Amino acid sequence: MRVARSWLLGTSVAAICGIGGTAEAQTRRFDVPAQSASTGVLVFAHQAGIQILVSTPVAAGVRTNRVQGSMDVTAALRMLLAGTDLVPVRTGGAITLKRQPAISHAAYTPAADQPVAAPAEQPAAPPPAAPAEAAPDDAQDIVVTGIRASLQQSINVKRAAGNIVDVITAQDIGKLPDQNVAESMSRITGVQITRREGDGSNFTVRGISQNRLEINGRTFLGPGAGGNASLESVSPEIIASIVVAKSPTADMPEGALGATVNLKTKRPLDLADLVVSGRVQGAYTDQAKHLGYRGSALVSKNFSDTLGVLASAAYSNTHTRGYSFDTGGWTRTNNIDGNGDGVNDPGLFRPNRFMARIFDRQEQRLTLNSSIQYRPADQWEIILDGTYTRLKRERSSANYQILLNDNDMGAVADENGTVVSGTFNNVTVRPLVYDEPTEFRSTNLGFSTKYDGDIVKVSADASYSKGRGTDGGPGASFAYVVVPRAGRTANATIDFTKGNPVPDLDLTSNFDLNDPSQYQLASVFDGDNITDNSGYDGRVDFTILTDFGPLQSIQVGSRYEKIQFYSESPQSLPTAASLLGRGDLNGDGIITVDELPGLTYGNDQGSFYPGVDGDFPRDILGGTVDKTVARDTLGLPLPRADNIPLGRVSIKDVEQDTLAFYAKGNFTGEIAGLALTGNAGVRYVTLERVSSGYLSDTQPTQAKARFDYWLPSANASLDLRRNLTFRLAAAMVVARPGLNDVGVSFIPLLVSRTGSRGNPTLRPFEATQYDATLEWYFAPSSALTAAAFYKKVNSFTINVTQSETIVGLSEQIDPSTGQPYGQFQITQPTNGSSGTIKGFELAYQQSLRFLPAPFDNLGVQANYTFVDSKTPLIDEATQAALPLPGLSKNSYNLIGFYEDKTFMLRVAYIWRSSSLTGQGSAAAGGSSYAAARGQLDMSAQVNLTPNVRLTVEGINLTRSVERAYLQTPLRLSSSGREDRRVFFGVAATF
Ligand SMILES: [Ca+2]
Ligand SMILES: [Ca+2]
Repeated sequence: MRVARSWLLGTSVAAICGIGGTAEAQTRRFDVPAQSASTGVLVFAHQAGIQILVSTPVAAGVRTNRVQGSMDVTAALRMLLAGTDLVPVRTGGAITLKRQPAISHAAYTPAADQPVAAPAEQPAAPPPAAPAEAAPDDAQDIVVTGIRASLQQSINVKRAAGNIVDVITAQDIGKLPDQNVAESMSRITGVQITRREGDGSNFTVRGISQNRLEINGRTFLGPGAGGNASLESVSPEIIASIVVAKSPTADMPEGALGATVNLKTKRPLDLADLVVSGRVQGAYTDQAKHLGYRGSALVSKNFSDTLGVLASAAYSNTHTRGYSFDTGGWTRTNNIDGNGDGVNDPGLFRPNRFMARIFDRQEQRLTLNSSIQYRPADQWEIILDGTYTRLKRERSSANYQILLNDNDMGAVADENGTVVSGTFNNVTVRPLVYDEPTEFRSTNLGFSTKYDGDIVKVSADASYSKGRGTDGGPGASFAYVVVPRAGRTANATIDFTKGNPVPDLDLTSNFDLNDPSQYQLASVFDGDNITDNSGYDGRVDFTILTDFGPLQSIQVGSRYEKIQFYSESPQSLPTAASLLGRGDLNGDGIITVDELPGLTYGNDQGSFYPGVDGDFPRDILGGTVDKTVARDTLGLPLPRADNIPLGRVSIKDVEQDTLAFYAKGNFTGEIAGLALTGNAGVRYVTLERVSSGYLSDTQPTQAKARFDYWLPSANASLDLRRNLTFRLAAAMVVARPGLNDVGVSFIPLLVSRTGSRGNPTLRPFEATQYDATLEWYFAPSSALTAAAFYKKVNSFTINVTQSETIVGLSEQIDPSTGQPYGQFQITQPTNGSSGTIKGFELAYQQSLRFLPAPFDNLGVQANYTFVDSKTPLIDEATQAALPLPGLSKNSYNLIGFYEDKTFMLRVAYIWRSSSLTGQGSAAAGGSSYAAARGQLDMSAQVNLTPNVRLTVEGINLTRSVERAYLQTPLRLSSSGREDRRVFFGVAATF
């Protein structure tokens, strides 16, 4: 019964806790140094891929043997325990180590136990007997399945690692309600994610965005800006574990200031001989009021123990709706009277606009993954991996804008100079509709091979990646920019004082604002963001085993990587006047809305921001537009760098070559009778970068940069007590700036008169970091850990914003105002001076097995991170020091679960405090912040049969609002709310 249950837990967990004889008969490669039993057993269990339980008193004072080479798990276990008085005993679905003779311990009832291997004195013992079919209930205390097995597995990996890591494993990933791999990552201590349109899309570790993302230890290159992977398109179902390494070792590829995050995909020989699993779910989104679906399937087959083939696919088709409000920034002005004394007051801030947006999206995501694993000989392994992801998002949005001005009557300014209410006369009303699709595709191929000789181990790895995208949104693609026809005027009374996600707005006008025939074309906005990235890397690593005092082994290796990143962000803005020939059908000198091809107005989008308090227009004019029809009919050029004026200056074409060598020693020893393990090494990195682009449409340019670094690192781990480990780590690290920042490019945003410029001379971040952790594993599946970190950053990248006149652009007339564009606020990354990042993390997880039934099925996971930073960033408006952008000082995760034989419930809450998102100029309202936000997610599962279960998952259950502001919370810059998403269906594993 219990054995069957361990199989039903799923594909990924079969190897973790499915001790059905198969796992023990498998040949594995072992490299377990002699050490204290409390860590030796964990290292061994990790390498064996099985679950072994050993209680604290049993492990006390015992040292386990060195296990070296390829052999079956049973033989290896025998070697590990030879000469000790520890005996492996099978209890239900797990192996427990006991003293010989068995220690009497309430939780370790020996009655039902069967020895799985003879004591070390009898090496000729027969292989393990078949597992007990039914163990008595009192043995259940030590049979770890489901979430608990997963927590224990994560603990095992963390304890066995030579550096400071945090881990989440497949069973956990599968039981969390996550839509994509970024959301799974967010459950790990210190990892925070940013969301885009309701999906986790990017991440920081300990508040730091300069991290390295790997898939199976290789650079995870994708279609995003700078070559980033599109995490929102990667299904968690292909992942076996996520390992977040917070302190580096010399053999790890450089490039992380925060952490290296490795997504390990599932591999067949880690699973049972034949696994077939699948899932079908309905996907309900409550703002879109749409029922979509998602499904996944995995087949893994092993042919003997030498060849395994795995293939999986995940597909989803959903509709989502998002609401957002946006002021488009704030403007400092001297032309408004903010206290009613009839005299204008200098330095007040007024909102640029009131913009209401309703996004409707139809999304299809596909993730394909395959792996072939071949062991032609005991010591030799070959693996081929392939992953393909595609995200297609058809997005149309109603974008209702009221452009504000300095013509503000009855304005009230608060003590910060923020105009919090007033009546703006002669505002421009623009009911726009956008057609803005996004598509990301990426392919990652990998080959690796290992030969584990008795003295020398060799591994080689090569990979190729390609990612392409067209990202037209939000707001980056096609719209007809319409304005009221002559003689139509409107006034807007706006009030931010209630602190709602949308300010109160009262519009008065001499025309029907929701009548499309009252508007005419001012210009067309047609833009896109196109990426075409590719790269390959290769590495070779040698491990030489030694018996030279405490030095256990020496590792040396080399790695080469080439990345090519290309992006262009063309924007075409033809004016109405230039389109009269094709667009003015009746020859009256203007292009009215009914003359615009591909455009349909209507109120199909429904009410704006239902359920949010506030007195603002709910019934906004929306519609749809088809940009293909528009371009064809009006003869508009496709927005590509080569097709349109100023197109080429947006090109970022960066080629980056990195070559690295390293040497590292691994040691074990004792200090004052305490077991000490560790490693120390150095990595040499040389990086060459060529940034190509254009200064004007006809003037190509190129800039080269080269950097060399020596990066020493050391990790040490000391077992203070049997279940108490202290670790110290120190390293010099570099984090390359995002390739998106180092292109020769200039990208203007005409609407906001802002823009960005790349910097091809930007240097990597360099930092020296120190880490310490104290890890207490006080019970099975339970841990209490504390970590402290300090990073001295020698060269921050800072964004500098300055006012510029852009020749060829500033003098052009903005069709929405009739005035020249004038000055632009241009932001450029530059090398800054030094600073520090420091903080601590606390993590606690426990299975509440000591409680009376049924509460003993409860468990809790909680973690908290505090981060503080000192940077050279100065707020231009207040002259105060600013923290690192993206860093939330406080963040936490709280997960509670209940799991018994038939039912599982998991509730997860994530919260982070406010964070600086960008350094802004005082003239534009000051620096930008994201407000604190929490999100509640849950998942539940009912096991109908050992193979089939019902599943329900809910995301964003409280439908929490995301808010951003400038300088002070009342200077609201945006707010947004996404769907509550519910998935329900059936899953089966055979
Ligand atoms: Ca005044
Ligand atoms: Ca006309």
